[in-house]
Amino acid sequence: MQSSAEETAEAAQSVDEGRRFAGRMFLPRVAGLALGAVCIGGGLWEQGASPWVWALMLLNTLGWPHLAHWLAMRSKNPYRTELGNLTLDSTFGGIWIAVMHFNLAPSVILVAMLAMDKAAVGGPKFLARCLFAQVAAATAMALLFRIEPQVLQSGIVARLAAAPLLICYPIMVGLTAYRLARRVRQQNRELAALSSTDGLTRLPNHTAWLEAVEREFDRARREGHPSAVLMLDLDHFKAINDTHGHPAGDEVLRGVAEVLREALRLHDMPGRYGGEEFGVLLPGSDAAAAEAIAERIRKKIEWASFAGAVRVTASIGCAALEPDDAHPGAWVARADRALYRAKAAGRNRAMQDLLKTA
Ligand code: GH3
Ligand code: MG
Ligand code: MG
Repeated sequence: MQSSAEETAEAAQSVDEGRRFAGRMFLPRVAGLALGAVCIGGGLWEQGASPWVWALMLLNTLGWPHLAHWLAMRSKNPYRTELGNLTLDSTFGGIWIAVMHFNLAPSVILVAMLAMDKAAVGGPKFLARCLFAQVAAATAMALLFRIEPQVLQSGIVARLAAAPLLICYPIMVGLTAYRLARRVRQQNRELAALSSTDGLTRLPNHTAWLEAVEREFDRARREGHPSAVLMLDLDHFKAINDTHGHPAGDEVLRGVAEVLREALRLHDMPGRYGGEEFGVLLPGSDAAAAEAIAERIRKKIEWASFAGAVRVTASIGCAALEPDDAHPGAWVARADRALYRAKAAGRNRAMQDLLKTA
């Protein structure tokens, strides 16, 4: 069950989204209907339409976009109102096709252009609904006013007047689709970055760090260069939370992440393994180099103060990649074993995996 506060928030969000949707439709409708006025004007010219028909057409094509926008913006459900407006666009199109006596060139182009934007905005079902409304409106008008179809009488005026709509409107719809696709690509990139970053420390998260270890495992094997991983766990961190509070604990975690970023070379990769545990991937480092880096990190953490004056130490396990490591998990597990040896030996120290020191 949703609480009424949640429902209200959701409704407010969908009203906002609906308004944005209606806002996006406004300029294309203004421009599309202005081009439509020229297109329909060609048909009316060839029919010798009366001034009041011209006046109605201009009212529809130049006035309706503003009324449609106003209706959507003040609606309780702007999205649904805007879909109704779009259906009305097609309905009006149907009416003008009948008024032009189904004059082939402008009629076909009106049908095509009105169908293209409906398909782009609402998909096949919405397109079918709008086409139905259009055919129904054209048929009703023809029957009501006994309009004789004169399909094959498109003269040069009607054909020329339809050209601007035919040329410009697809370009407008195409550019809108391009902008949308570009925004989706950008958002996908941002989502991918977010989903691989730890929110607290801004380091790569567990999954992203392990993926980097897997890639490095394959690369080091293929190219034969040395490589190492460190597993780092803060000592008695529970006591820090208990003494200084969890916000201070969070601050310490952020600070340690900063120490890691500063202490490492560009191609080294620290990550938050989970809780108060960090992993560090050291491409190109052999066992001795990894131990030296681990010792440097350990000292920097020991000497730093976090969240004011909170002091913390870290235990670190090092494992250089060995030919015996069957898979990346086995490599990380050796660093983990070394870490627990460092803990058992009294904490605040860096130790190699036993396999290596044996
Ligand atoms: P040891 O020296 O054996 O590692 O002791 P420890 O207290 O560090 O180890 P333990 O695993 O008992 O406690 C880890 C603590 O880390 C407990 C947990 O509340 C804390 N912790 C884990 N994630 C976070 C976090 O995101 N923020 C804060 N403030 N604390 C966290
Ligand atoms: Mg700990
Ligand atoms: Mg731990």
